[in-house]
Amino acid sequence: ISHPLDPIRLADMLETHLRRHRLPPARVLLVDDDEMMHTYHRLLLEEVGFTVMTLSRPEEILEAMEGFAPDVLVLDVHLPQCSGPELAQIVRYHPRWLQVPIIYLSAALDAGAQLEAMTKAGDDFLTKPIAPEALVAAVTARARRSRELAAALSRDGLTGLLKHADIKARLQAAIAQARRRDASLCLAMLDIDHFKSVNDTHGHLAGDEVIRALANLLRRRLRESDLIGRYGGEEFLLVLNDCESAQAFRVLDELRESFAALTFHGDDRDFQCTLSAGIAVMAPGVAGSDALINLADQNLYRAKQAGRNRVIG
Ligand code: GH3
Ligand code: MG
Ligand code: MG
Ligand code: MG
Repeated sequence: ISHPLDPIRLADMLETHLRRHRLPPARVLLVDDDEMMHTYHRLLLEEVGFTVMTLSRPEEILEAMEGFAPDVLVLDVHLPQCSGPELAQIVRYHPRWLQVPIIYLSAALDAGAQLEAMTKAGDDFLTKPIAPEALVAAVTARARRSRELAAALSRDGLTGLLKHADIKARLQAAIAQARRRDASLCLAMLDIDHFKSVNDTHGHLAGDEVIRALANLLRRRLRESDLIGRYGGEEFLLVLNDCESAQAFRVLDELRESFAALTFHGDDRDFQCTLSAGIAVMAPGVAGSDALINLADQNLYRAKQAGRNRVIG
């Protein structure tokens, strides 16, 4: 395929952006009953770095969304069995694909049909035949937006850490990867001690400050490869990759001490806080994410029972 350099430069910009944020290549799902057409578009998008899946049978779309998890969906309008806009509505019906942009790519030139398609569930309407750079530009712009949105949606507003559902999903992926690589993995559940009384005594804004400070401490002290999530209000979940239990203890105990050494400024006086932590080590008997979370939770409970401000595993 020959095409001007511009789309390559555009896609390079996206690639650089994804690499900097340690994100895999953007994924595009192409649905078109015309195989020549979707093969041409697939090759074009693959050449500039996208990972592409093509589909000529619309009834397979839900399975494809599930298995391939595209960042962008490109839909033909005229399809056998059901139309592109109908397909778009089916996809939009599922909340977890809400941020996946839908681009129609169709030979339908009739303005009425275009408008109808757009009012159904589309974000863009492109007409075939399309200049390569126009297709790459549209898909690149939408893919970037989609990735930014997905990243922002998975971050907790107060701390910028991963949200509950996202840290759980990332934990599952980390466990699967550790198993494949035969690597070690530890999980830690942290909970700030007597936090209710921090709020009651010093106010909720001071409480928020404590949560933010702990999040910053975790970000500073842990490795790039570790995952940090805000599991609940004042509870944090850490996934320590390539980490043996002795090392996890050391890291957690250091964190515990650093946190206890911080001074906070309340409404009328300065104060300090402590945290408790429970550790779970991935082992043949405890290998599922729920089992690991439960074990870390039980150990956290024991740390609280034993007087707080301690780490138990
Ligand atoms: P323990 O040592 O047993 O953990 O006692 P605790 O008081 O920390 O435990 P509890 O779970 O009873 O209280 C947690 C409190 O955290 C209750 C809730 O109001 C507060 N909280 C949850 N999210 C936030 C938040 O975002 N900001 C503030 N300021 N407080 C929060
Ligand atoms: Mg068609
Ligand atoms: Mg709690
Ligand atoms: Mg607490």
